Amino acid sequence: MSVKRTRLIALCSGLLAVAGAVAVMPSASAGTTLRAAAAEKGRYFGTAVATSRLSDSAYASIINREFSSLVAENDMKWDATEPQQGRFSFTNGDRLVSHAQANGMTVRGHALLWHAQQPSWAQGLSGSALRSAAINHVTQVAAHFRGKIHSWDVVNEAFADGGGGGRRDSNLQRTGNDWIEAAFRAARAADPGAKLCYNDYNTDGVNAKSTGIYTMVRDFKSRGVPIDCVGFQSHLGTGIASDYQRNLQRFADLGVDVQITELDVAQGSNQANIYATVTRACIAVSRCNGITVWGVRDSDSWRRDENPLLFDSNGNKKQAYTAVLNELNAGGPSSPPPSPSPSTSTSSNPQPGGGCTATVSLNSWTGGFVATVKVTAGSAPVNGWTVTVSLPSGSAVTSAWSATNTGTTGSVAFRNVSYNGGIAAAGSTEFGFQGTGNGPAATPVCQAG
Ligand code: 9MR
Repeated sequence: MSVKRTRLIALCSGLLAVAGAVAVMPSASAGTTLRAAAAEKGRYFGTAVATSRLSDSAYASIINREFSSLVAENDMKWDATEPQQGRFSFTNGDRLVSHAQANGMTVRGHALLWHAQQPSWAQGLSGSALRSAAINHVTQVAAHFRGKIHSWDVVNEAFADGGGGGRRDSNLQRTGNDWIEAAFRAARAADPGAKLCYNDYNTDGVNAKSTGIYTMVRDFKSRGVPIDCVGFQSHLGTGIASDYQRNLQRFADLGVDVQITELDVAQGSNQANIYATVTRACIAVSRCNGITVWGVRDSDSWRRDENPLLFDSNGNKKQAYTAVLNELNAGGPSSPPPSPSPSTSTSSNPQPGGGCTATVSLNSWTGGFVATVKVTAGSAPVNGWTVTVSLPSGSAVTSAWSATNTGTTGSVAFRNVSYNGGIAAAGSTEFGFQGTGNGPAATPVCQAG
């Protein structure tokens, strides 16, 4: 046997030894990064990011190579985005969004309302003052990032630990049990295109807490409260509930998407297996959109003593990384059936008027609706437009964005605002409005000029 051939065999058996540490050999067409392998399964693979660390090139190069979704670990929380009441700060959040867009990634928004990381001015409020400040926060932040967020954690960690399955006490909870649904409605009005999620931890199997959340989601769906997804944080120790996948599936069966939102797993002999189990569960549940790990390298983690991530502190791939990659690649490419977008009904076939047309997409619940209207220019550019919508009797417009309305009931005219009056030939723009009662049944009329 030649020296060359001996070397080749040694190299191959070395590779097999590495591969043998995990269950499945990648197939020939396998994705070689987390984002490529997840994409072949119709999923995203994301990470939490500290925006300030993006200037660390080792950090940024792992992110850009491996991940297709980013979430701000802290930079979009209430204390970061509204440090003083009514004064908003979006610099870091905007930077994260730009980085994602420049690298073909989507963004998870985290988190509009949470009992923790509130600015001190909010901690000092209660009752109706807190409720309206909280809803204003949801509206302003979701509106700022409108169109740029794949999924928002609208409410984070509102359920108590322990056996009761009830809500956690907090200043927000003390404003009334309906604070969660009020937040979801406000988020839908401000960004009708984002999936709206409820997000929590210790929900990694069928237990009292996850069942409390399940009951809330079922109630929201039955009453038309706009909820689209549930986030399972999955901060895991050295074991995992045997019914992890079954729990995801029971939520999916309610008609919401599910997402693994903050995955990290304590280092130990089981770490790679637990990562593999979570990945397998997400791939097995067709409404599981994707997985986000809560940081890049062990040294970036909020649990850094436990080395819970996929890359070691030097940025090397760990065994857990290979386990995840192999699970993503197992079984070859496939994609889940597309889940319905948040908007549930569309009326089209617009009536032309002047040089533009308009179509309306409606998201309705009992007693209210959000309408998103797309205004499209004809074969010539449009300089200014008015869209007239007929509301059924008993319905009324309560707010509008990217347009100003004349009237609130019956025939309501929406005029462009300064930045969206000009539309190129065959181009389009969008505006929206929220109302009580039922949305418009008839198609809107668009008048250019
Ligand atoms: O990882 C975040 C850490 O940097 C912050 O100091 C901490 C503050 O509460 O929040 C951590 O992220 C949390 C997330 O926002 C919600 N779920 C639990 C996460 C870990 O605590």
